[in-house]
Amino acid sequence: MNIEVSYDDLIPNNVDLSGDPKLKRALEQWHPGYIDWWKTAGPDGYQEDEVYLRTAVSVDPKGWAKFGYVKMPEYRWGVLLSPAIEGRTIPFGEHKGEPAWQEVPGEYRSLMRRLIVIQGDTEPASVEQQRALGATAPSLYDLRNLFQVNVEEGRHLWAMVYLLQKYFGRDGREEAAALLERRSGHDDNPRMLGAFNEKTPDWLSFFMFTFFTDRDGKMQLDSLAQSGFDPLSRTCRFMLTEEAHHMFVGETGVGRVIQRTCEGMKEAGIDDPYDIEAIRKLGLIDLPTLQKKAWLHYSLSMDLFGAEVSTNAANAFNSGIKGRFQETKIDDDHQLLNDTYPVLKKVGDKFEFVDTPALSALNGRLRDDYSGDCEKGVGRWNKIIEKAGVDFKLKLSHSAFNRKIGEFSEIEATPDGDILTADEWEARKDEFLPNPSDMDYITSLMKPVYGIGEYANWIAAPKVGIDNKPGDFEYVRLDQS
Ligand code: BYC
Ligand code: FE
Ligand code: FE
Repeated sequence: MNIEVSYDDLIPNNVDLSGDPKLKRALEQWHPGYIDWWKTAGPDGYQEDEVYLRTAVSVDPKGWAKFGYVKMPEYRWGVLLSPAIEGRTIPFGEHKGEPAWQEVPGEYRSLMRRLIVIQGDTEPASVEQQRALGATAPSLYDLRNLFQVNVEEGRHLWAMVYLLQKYFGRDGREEAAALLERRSGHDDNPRMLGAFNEKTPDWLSFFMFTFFTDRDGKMQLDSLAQSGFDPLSRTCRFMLTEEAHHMFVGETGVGRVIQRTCEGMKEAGIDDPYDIEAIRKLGLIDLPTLQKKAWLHYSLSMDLFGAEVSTNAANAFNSGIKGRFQETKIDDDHQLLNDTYPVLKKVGDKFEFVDTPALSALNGRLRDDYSGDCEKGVGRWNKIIEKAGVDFKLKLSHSAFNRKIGEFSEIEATPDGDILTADEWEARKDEFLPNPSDMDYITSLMKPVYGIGEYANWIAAPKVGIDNKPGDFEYVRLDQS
């Protein structure tokens, strides 16, 4: 196992690919289909332009990436695993304390494969969802960040395909091929999970997606990084390093929109954040609309955790395949056979926490951890609003709001958690979720701003550049195509 990555092979790797000719051949056979997928389903245009991207050159947490201009199809997508931890044991479940597996135990093969396929499916899905955004970026800096996220989601697909092809034989190769065939939003062959078939039609959606939905990625990858199957654990640990940037793009993206709106309101002498007409006249995104967008993406992302109470989740934990968020830092027996966990449920006409066997409640618990993590980010957004002296506070929606999966899939509720009848929901949903006129307004703002160092009117410039570059840095060289 190397910290350094070998770039001599077609497929950069630190897994000694040249020592495993069969796997090398399988990956090399998959490679042209991947490039074809990238060119037809990945970023629309810009494929010949030089983009200032980071490429992983090592798995050392300090200094794993190098920056440079790259044409996207020439990006070195590779297979990178975090270093093995010597003597690592299975941290949870019925096999707790046994040596971590280096091969997939036969009895867990299909469960493990299913989770890896689902994880793998989300990665290309997000690239497909973001395909058209290059046409309307608010700056070259943002355009570069989009493409950075895209190439890394592409690499995350490689990460799962490596596991499938190395450890799951013929089934794995078939699943790897199918990952290139499904398409986000496709009628006949869609991506596997709900939120990954939604549209990401504009840049506010992109920032919300990378804040809320990539954060599901963080939670799920962390849980899979706990796995007793060591190659899965090491793969996910390295993916988490890249994931941090995606959430940074989302949090700072939304933060910059908020900042610009607050500044613009001040300049124009508008005190009332609900004076939507006046704020939109300035070409800014009003905070109430931004709030609705946040509720939409938060609720869609909550559905990605599956049902709060789930035997699939119990099985995955018990068998040592998927742990809890930061499993090894939790102070308990890591087996949960006699424990309970409070799950919010609708009891009569009220919401109540109901003690539920902890093993079955693991999706609910992970989702709660996710909400806590989102809450912190929202708090940082509110600081920007507060500092600007605007009287408005963003908040997360109630977990029963706009849900399609789990405990609350059959009921309707307001973002505050007041239960609504189906008719009341129909009559009021435009108050809570972006309505067609909100979306038309946001779409009307989406005009590319590709002058060096320039930014669209509706978003503030970032505080610092990528790789500490100055404000007038040319993040994408558009002159080639
Ligand atoms: N949509 O017991 P249940 C990321 C299905 S994001 C459609 O409730 P389970 C990224 C479920 O498959 C992280 N179907 O749930 C972010 C099952 O179907 P089958 C992605 C859904 O299995 C941004 C049935 O309902 N990684 O990386 O405990 C950009 C009952 O299942 C949905 C993972 O998700 C849904 N939302 O949990 C790029 C980790 N939810 O099998 C990338 C791997 C549930 O009965 N996946 N169903 O036909 C898992 O751990 C689990 O599969 C889930 C579901 C947490 C997703
Ligand atoms: Fe990813
Ligand atoms: Fe991501």
